[in-house]
Amino acid sequence: AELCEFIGAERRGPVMLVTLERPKALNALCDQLTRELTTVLDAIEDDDSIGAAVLTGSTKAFAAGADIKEMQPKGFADVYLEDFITSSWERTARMRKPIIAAVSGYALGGGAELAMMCDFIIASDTAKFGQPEITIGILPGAGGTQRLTRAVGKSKAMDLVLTGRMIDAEEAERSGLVARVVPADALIDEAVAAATTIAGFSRPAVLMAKESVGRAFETPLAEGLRFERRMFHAAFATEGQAEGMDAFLAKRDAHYSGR
Ligand code: CO8
Repeated sequence: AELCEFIGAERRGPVMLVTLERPKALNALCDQLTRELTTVLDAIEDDDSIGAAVLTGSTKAFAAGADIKEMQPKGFADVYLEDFITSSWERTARMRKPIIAAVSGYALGGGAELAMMCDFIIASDTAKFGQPEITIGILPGAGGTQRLTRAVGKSKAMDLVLTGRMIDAEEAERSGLVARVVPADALIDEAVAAATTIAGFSRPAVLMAKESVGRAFETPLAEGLRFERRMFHAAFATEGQAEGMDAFLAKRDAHYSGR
């Protein structure tokens, strides 16, 4: 992580705080930034001492989208052959450990899509979300027509994707795009506190819960319910279940082994 130019990574106890740091371009997601983010997320997955992550940007911008300067000269064969830009981008969506987006300022285009790849979004009251791709002759390409529609429904998604207009934090919360809105100066603390809470629970239970909620977006209800039940039963094979329930009954704090 120390070799990254555009990504900061800072330990906060059992949480890794990952920061997009390309202020000159409002954290536009250039190739190098994307590669660095992939490297940092791989390291988080591999490190047993990290239980959850927070992904954030600056006060002014979470990320203002894919890098338009890099995209402008590309043609169909370029983007098709390199599978622009999804292959490396989907790394965030493939995280097994929980990852919370802490959004302040602009989350536009690929920036909004990146935030939606996280498990949930905590927004500062200054956050602005949008899918402005239509205004530059393209359309969302990393989930903006899919994850957004599942989050906010057809009407609001069509409105945002077809007009390119931005919504503020309040409208984003009302629409179900973000989980909570907090004052700007409390954003990082609130997100790290949520991640710390998650990191303190039984690791297998957390991963199974995340995987099960994720299934709600990929399968019909009956399949999702079956998957949930299998995971629920499997949780009874973990040390966390024995410890968590024993601690409750003994009126003491649980100490999870991570198994
Ligand atoms: N790409 C490259 N550079 C950018 C981008 C971007 N997306 N956004 C901002 N910048 C640069 C500006 O060019 C400017 O650079 P310079 O100082 O060298 O001129 C600097 O950041 C500051 O920006 P502004 O001067 O424009 O700042 P303002 O405060 O006036 O405006 C805005 C802020 C409204 C956010 C404005 O910068 C803006 O509209 N940016 C573009 C937003 C946009 O259209 N985003 C969507 C891009 S398309 C996309 O994301 C497709 C995704 C497809 C899937 C791939 C997944 C990644």
